[in-house]
Amino acid sequence: MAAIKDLSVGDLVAGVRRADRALIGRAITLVESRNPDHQTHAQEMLQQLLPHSGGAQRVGISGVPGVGKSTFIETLGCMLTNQGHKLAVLAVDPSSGRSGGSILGDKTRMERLSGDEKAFIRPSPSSGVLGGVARATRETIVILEAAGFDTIFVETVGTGQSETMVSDMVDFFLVLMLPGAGDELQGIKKGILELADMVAVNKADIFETKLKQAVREYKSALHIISDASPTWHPPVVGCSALTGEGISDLWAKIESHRKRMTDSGERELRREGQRLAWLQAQIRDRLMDDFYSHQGVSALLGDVEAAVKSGEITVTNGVTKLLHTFKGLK
Ligand SMILES: Nc1nc2c(ncn2[C@@H]2O[C@H](COP(=O)(O)OP(=O)(O)O)[C@@H](O)[C@H]2O)c(=O)[nH]1
Ligand SMILES: [Mg+2]
Repeated sequence: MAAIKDLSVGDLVAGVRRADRALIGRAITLVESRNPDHQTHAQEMLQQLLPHSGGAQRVGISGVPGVGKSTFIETLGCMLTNQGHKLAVLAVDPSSGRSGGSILGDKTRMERLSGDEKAFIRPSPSSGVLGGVARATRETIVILEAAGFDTIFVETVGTGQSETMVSDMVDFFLVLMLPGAGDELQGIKKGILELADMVAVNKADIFETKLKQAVREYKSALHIISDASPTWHPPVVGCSALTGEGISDLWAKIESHRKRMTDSGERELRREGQRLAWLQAQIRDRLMDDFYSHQGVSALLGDVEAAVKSGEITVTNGVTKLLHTFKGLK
C-alpha cells in the first residue's frame, strides 16, 4: 500500500484520463483502500474524474454458480470489443478474498477477453463488508468511465443481498437462468426476477426442449410481477454462452432498452434515484460508525443495554440518554 501515495492526485487523474492501464489499476486500489488517508486522496481524485463519468452502459449480470456467467461474459465481451467497444468487467463477491476471487479463477473461462487490450477485468474488492464492496465498486465505475470504457459489466455471485446491491448501480440487470428449473421458481429466484430487466435461459445447446418450457415458465412468472418501468417489460430469451447462439439478439435487446430509457428520460431518473439512495445509505452507515465509535457512547452502552434488557428503563429513554451523550448534551 505504501506505493499508493507516491502518485499525486493530478498524476492519477491524468493517467486514468489517458486510459493508462497501470494507473487505472492504482486508482482502483486507492478507492478500495480502507486507510483514511488513502480515502481522502481517493475522494479528491474521484471529484476530478466525476465530470468525465456517466457515459457507459452499466450492465449487471447475475445467476447461480455454474449457470455460465463467465462463459457468457467471454462470448458477449469479445463480440463487443470486436465491434470496437471498450469493456470493463467488475465482480461483486463479498465472500471472496482477492486471491480466491471467483473472477480470477474464472480468467481461464475468459481467456480471450483477459488478453484483449480493449477489455479490463477486475476481481471483487476483498472487503468483507457488503457496504464497503458496494462503495468501492461504484467508485471504480467512475474511474473506468472517466478512462473511456463505454460498457461496464458488473458480475454478481451469491447472496440476494449482493444482487440487490448490484441492481442498484446499473442501468440494466440481466439474470441468467438454467432450464429445467420449474420448482426453482420458488424462493430466492422469485425475488431476483423482480430485479431483472431481462432473463436469459442459458445452455440452449444442450437443453433444447427443456429450454422452451423454461422460457414459457419465466415469461409467465414475469407476467405477474408488475413492471418497474412503464416502457419496458422484461423479455425472456434463450441463449448459449458456449456456442454464441442468441447472444447478439440479446445484446440488441439491451441496446434497445438503453435507447427507450434514454428517450423517455427514465435512464437519468433511475441514475438519480440510485445516487440518492446511495447518499442515504452512506449517511446511515457513517452515522452508525460515528455513533458506535464515540467514546462516551461506548462507555455508556453496556449500562443502557442492561437497563433496557431488564425492563428498568424504557427503550426510548435509553436511546435519548445515548444520543445526548453522542451530541455532547447533558
Ligand atoms: N453446454 C453449455 N455449457 C455451458 C454454457 N455456458 C457455460 N457452460 C459451461 O458451464 C460451466 C460453468 O460455466 P461458468 O461460465 O464457469 O459459470 P459461472 O459459474 O456462472 O461463471 C462450464 O463448464 C461452462 O463451459 C452453454 O451455453 N452451453
Ligand atoms: Mg464465473
